[in-house]
Amino acid sequence: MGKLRTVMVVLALVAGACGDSDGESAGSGGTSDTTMEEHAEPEMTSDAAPTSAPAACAPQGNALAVTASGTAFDAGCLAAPAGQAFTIAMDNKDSVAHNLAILEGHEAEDVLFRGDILQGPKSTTYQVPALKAGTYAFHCEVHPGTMKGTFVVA
Ligand SMILES: [Cu+2]
Repeated sequence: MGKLRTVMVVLALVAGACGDSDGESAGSGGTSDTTMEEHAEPEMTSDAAPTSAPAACAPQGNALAVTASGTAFDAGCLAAPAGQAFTIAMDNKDSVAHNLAILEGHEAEDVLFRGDILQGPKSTTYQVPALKAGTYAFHCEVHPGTMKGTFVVA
């Protein structure tokens, strides 16, 4: 989770920097990068938490849901029970095509599950076959660089 957040912060910074560089001086960019990285570090070095799995990303039944809006998923992590088929209710609120694929990792060539691409706004429910316990990745194959997260099967 900490790593994911850092990635999203970096993406936000990159987006901000692009906008700024159009007309404004980009001189302050370097300074703010450093500041954001320092903010992210206390989370990573937290020694107070005895449990490793974040409670927010543990399986809670086999009916999952995710919303795509603004070319972003509303969840950075999804979780499903191991060894059981499950469903993902996918609500695409954008007038843009999105889907959801589950892979071993974001760079993996093979998908474990590929949801049909949804030209939004539209919603559907994906039927996903049982997966083995593990930590996987999910992303939208149309926007894999920005719409992505961790997929926990436990
Ligand atoms: Cu997408």
